[in-house]
Amino acid sequence: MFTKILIANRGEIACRVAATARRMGVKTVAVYSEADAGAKHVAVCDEAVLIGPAAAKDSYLRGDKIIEVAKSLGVQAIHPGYGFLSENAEFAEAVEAAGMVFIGPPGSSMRAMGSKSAAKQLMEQANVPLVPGYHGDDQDPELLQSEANRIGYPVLLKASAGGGGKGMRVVERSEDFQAALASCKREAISSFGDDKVLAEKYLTRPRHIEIQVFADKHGNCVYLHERDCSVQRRHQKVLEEAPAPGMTIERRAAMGEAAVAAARAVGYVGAGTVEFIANQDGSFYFMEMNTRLQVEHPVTEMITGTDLVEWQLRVAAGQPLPKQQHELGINGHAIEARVYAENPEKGFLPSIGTLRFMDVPSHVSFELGGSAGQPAGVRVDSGVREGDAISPFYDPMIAKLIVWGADRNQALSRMAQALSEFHIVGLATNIAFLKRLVEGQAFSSADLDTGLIERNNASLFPAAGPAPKGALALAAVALLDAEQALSVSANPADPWTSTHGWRMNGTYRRQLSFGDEYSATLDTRTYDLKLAYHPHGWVLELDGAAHPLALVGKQGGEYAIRLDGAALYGTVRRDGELLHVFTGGQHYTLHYNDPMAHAGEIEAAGGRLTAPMPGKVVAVIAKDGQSVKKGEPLVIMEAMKMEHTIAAPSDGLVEEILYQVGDQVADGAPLLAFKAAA
Ligand code: MV4
Repeated sequence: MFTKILIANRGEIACRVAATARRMGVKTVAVYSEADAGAKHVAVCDEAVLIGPAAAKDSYLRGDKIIEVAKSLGVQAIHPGYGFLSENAEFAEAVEAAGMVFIGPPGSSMRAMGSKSAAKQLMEQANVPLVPGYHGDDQDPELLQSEANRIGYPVLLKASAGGGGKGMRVVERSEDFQAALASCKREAISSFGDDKVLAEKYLTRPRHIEIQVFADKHGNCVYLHERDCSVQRRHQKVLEEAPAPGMTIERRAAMGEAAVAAARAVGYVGAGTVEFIANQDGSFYFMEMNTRLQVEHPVTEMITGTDLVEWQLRVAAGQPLPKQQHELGINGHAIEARVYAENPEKGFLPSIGTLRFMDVPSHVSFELGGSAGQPAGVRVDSGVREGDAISPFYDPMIAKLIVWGADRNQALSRMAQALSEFHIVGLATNIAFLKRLVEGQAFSSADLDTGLIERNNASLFPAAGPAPKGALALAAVALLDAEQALSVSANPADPWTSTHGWRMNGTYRRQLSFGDEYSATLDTRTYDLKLAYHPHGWVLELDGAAHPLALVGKQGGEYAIRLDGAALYGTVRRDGELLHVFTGGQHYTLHYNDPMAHAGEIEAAGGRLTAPMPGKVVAVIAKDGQSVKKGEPLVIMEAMKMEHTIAAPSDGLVEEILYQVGDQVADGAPLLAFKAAA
C-alpha cells in the first residue's frame, strides 16, 4: 500500500478520501487555493500546499503544478476526486509519466468513453443494449433525416461530444427535423467545438439508473449493483438511492453484466459508473460511462458494506479486488440528498455567505461510520464546518446527507427526520425543498422518472403561510432567555438579582414584534405579541388570546417549552436581527423588530456594511477615505427590481468601497469597510 498520496481536490470529496486514507494509515497531502487556506480539507490532511489563486483554472485545474508538488513531497499516488481533473486523460497520463500512480482509470478508457458516437459503436460490439438510433460517422443531413424517420418520432438529437444534457434537441415530427438539426449543430460547435450529432428514439418518461463497477489490474471486474438517480433538476442530481425501487433480480444481473461488459470493452481499471436510461417497463439502454468515483457513491457503500475509496487505493496499488461478484450482496436501502447553498424560491440561485450555524442531525456518523457490520443510520459527508464560507468560486454544495434503513420506508423516515434536524443559518439552502420532495407522494411511492420535480412543481413550492404560535413562542422564549429575563421564573423568590422582568407592583409585560423575513414573493406579515409575567408563570398574548407558556428546559439553542399545556420543542438561532426557529421539521425566519436596534447603535462600528440580498451595484456615491454623516447614502444596490440604498449607520469614515458599479454582489457580502467616528 502507498505511504503517502496527494488529493487533487477540495471540499467534501477531499475530506472523504482523507478519512479513508487515515483509517488505512496512508498519509495525505492536500492542495488548496487562496480561497481555501482555512478550509476543512486542508485541516484534515497531514500536509497542505497552496497551489494558486481562487479560480479553479489557476489552482485545482493546474495539473502541472499539482504533479510538481506531488513529486517534490515524495507522493506515490494522486487521487483526483470528482470534477476538476478527474476525467482528464492528459492529466492521468502525465501523473503516470512522472512516476506516480493515478488513482483512476487509464487515460485510454477516458478517451474511449469521451465521444458519444465512438462509445456507442464500442458498446454495440460489446453487446451492451443501446437506444434504437443512429451513431454513424456520415453526417449528411438527408441521411440523418431518413435515419430519424426510420427510428420513429419523437427523436432526440444529441451532440456527440456533449454531456450533462447540453446540445440535445427533441424532434416531434419529420417536418421539424432539419431546423432542429441545424440548431443542434450550432450549439454543438459553439459548446464543444465539434458539430457531430447522433439521433436516438426519445424516451418520454425515463429513469436514470446507473451501475457501479470496479475493475482491478488483474482482469477482474465486478458490479456493485445499481443506484436510481432519476430525481434531478436541470441535469443536476438531487436525490439518489440504492437499490432502485422495483428492480428485479434478473434485471439487476442483466444490467450489471452489461455494465461490466462496457467497462471491459474500454480496458477499465478502478471505480466507474455505467449510466443507463430505463423505460417504466424496465427495458434499459446504455447512455454513457463516468470514468471516476461519483458524488453519490455513499449509497452504494451503505448497501454493500464497502468503502469504495479503500477499494480505489487497493486497486491503484496493484492489489486484487477485495471481493468477488458472488460476495457482493445488498443490505437494506440507502438514500442520499444533496444539501446545497441555493435558494429554491429564487430559481435555485446559489447563495453565497458564511455558515453562521450548522447543526447536523443527531446520531450522525461522519464519512463512513457504522459499527458491528451495520451501516450508520445517518451519515453526513461535508467539506465545510460551522463558521466556514460558501464562496462563489466553487460548487455550492454544503453536504451530502445519506441515510440507511432496513427497507426503503425506514430510510425515507430517517431522511425526513435528519432533514428536520439539519439546521443552517447564514445562507439559503434547499433543505426545506428536499424535505417536501422526500415526503411528497411521488418520491415516497417511488413513482420515479427524470420529470418528477417539474411535474410536482406546485406541491414543491407551496405559498409560505404565517408563522404558527409555537414558533413565535419559541422565538420569544429564546429572546427573553438571552436577556436573562426568564431567570425571574427560575427563581421568583429573589427579585433583586434580576435586572429585567420583575416589577415591584403589578405584572411585567413585554411587547415583542416580529416580522416575516423580507421576500419579494411574500406579503410580509407582522406578529405583535405580549409576554406577561404573572406570579404563576408566563402568558403569551397573541391576537387577543392568552396562552400559558413555560420554559421546561434548554441546552444551547434548543428549547423545550410548554404552550397551552402542550410540550413543544425547537431550536432557535439568532443571526443579527433574524431569529431562525426550527420546530416541527420547519424552519421559520423571523425578523426581530427590535425598537433599540437602530437607536444610536452602531452594529457596523468599525465593521463592514453588507449587501441585504443578492443583487447588483447600480451606484457608488461615497469615495474611499470620505468622511460621512449618519444616514448619508453610500452605495445603491438593485435587487428584485428594486433599489436599496445602503446608508451610513453613523458618522464615520468610509475606508474602502469594495465593489464597482455593475458588480454582482452576493447576499451578505461586505460592500464597504466603514469606521464609525469615536
Ligand atoms: C435521453 C432521454 C430520452 N431519450 N435519451 C440527458 C443527459 C444525458 N446524459 C442523456 N439525457 C437524456 N437522454 C433518449 N434517447 C432523456 C434524457 C434526460 C435525462 C436522462 C437522465 C437523467 C435526467 C435526464 C433529464 C432530462 C433528459
